[in-house]
Amino acid sequence: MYAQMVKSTGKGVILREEMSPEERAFQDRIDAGEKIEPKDWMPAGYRKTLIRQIGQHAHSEIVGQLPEGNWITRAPTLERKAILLAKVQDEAGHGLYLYCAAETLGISRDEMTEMLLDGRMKYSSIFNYPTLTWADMGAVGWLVDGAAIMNQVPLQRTSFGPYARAMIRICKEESFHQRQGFDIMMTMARGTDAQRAMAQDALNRFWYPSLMMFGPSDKDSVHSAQSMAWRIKMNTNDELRQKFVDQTVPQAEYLGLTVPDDSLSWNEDKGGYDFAEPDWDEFFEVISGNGPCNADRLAARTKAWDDGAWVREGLLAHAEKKRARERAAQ
Ligand code: BYC
Repeated sequence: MYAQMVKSTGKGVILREEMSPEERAFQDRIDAGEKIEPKDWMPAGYRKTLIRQIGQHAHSEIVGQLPEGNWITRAPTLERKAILLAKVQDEAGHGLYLYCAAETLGISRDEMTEMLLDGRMKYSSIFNYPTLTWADMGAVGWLVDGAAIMNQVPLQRTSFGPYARAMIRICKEESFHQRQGFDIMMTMARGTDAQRAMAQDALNRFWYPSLMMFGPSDKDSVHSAQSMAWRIKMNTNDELRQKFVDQTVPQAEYLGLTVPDDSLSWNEDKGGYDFAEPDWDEFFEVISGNGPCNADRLAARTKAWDDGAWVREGLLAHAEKKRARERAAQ
């Protein structure tokens, strides 16, 4: 079904005069702030954009378990281990809500997984960076979940009902994740010189990759204009990146850590910080599959998919047997 959805969107917005009567009526519903539900009529491009974004989001939650899962067995205390374990399990739950939301649009989870594994679907760039020390668990929670919340709180008001509702629960859990990350950073920043140095090093390595999470700058964003017209996205990439920097810099100051950006300065006129852009060449390399951990992440997902084949086959065989029994009883 997904392969047959042809009307692509890119850069520009579909103009009202170009719309069919159904498309115009649909846009009126969006403009009036109505929620679109799975059985409602929707333009093929709207469906396609949602499948791309929700699917990518779901994959990000699942792949996002890997960098943190790496540290569960090496957490410094039993309490930290229990918290990290709960956080990683939450991410699995987020992935499941999101796959379910995407499935209401007519694509199966199996199809989405196959598209991830053969490179037709993406997952967030951030998870292609390694987690080298325990302080990275702090930086991931504080910065990565912090960036995720900045992006996802507005998505609670997105136009597609199942996506908006999934976001409400996800955002509650992400807030706890962000707090636990900040708590790790605080403990380390107030610890020994070596611990403070580890916290600073984690901030140095995760700062720019976190800024990249919001997507390319607005001038290079392909989908923003149409996605915002459809209220699939509520803000531009640059708007959210600016809000993230404005929120996070005072937190870094509170921790006594230094944001690795010499050009960072408060701009009174705009009421926000001026800051250095991430290296966009690096970003495009990472999302093209050439980041530090892309191969490892995909290998882990491929292995999980292959190892789970017998479970999927068993469930399908069971369902088929049940249907045959029901048919025989009729
Ligand atoms: N990484 O036109 P643009 C989490 C792609 S998980 C990879 O601006 P759009 C968490 C983009 O797909 C966080 N690719 O795109 C989990 C497009 O390529 P395609 C995940 C990216 O969609 C576990 C091209 O670049 N959150 O929080 O309008 C532990 C042009 O970009 C990225 C979500 O997914 C990227 N960072 O805007 C802890 C939120 N950025 O598809 C935490 C929902 C851009 O045409 N998603 N690309 O081949 C969104 O809000 C939007 O999809 C984005 C991008 C803002 C990410």
